[in-house]
Amino acid sequence: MTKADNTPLVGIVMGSDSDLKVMSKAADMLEELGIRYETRIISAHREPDVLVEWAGSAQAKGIRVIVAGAGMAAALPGMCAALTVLPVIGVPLSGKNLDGMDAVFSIMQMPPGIPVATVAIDGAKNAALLAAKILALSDSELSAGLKDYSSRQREQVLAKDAKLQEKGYKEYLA
Ligand code: RP5
Repeated sequence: MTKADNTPLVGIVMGSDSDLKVMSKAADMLEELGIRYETRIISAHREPDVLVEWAGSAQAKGIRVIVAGAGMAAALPGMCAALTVLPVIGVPLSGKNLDGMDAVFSIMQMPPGIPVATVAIDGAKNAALLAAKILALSDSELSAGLKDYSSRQREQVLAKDAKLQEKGYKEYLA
């Protein structure tokens, strides 16, 4: 990564501001890893012209991975993938009615030729980590940062297990 450059490398896009609370987890993760990003609210259904402009120009702007979150009919990730050759990671968001199963099927069931990598329902953090892993293929500093992140996770689980052994489950949960 060129530190002097302020160009976002990841484009986080979501269909509505009602998606922002979940999608902010992707931004948090990218910040933790020191990856530049931009966040946009663009609705594939309500303003397709804006999406065509944004996704169609993302690569030229320097964006290298798109993380797209949407709920319900969730056309956004698939439409991004149709509009750019950049890798697109889709985040199905749990809506009010079908617990996100509607968005999972919309995002996951892309036709052959237009792939979208789909993470878990509300899995914005993992979408950011997957974006980071894609970027790390050509960024050794970021690759080292991801290894550090994995080590920290390991230490956290080891500490939790040590606490459980020491306290027992009742005190652990108290
Ligand atoms: C989708 O419709 C959005 O991604 C959002 O998850 C859902 C509901 O949108 P709002 O009615 O809250 O704007 O396009």
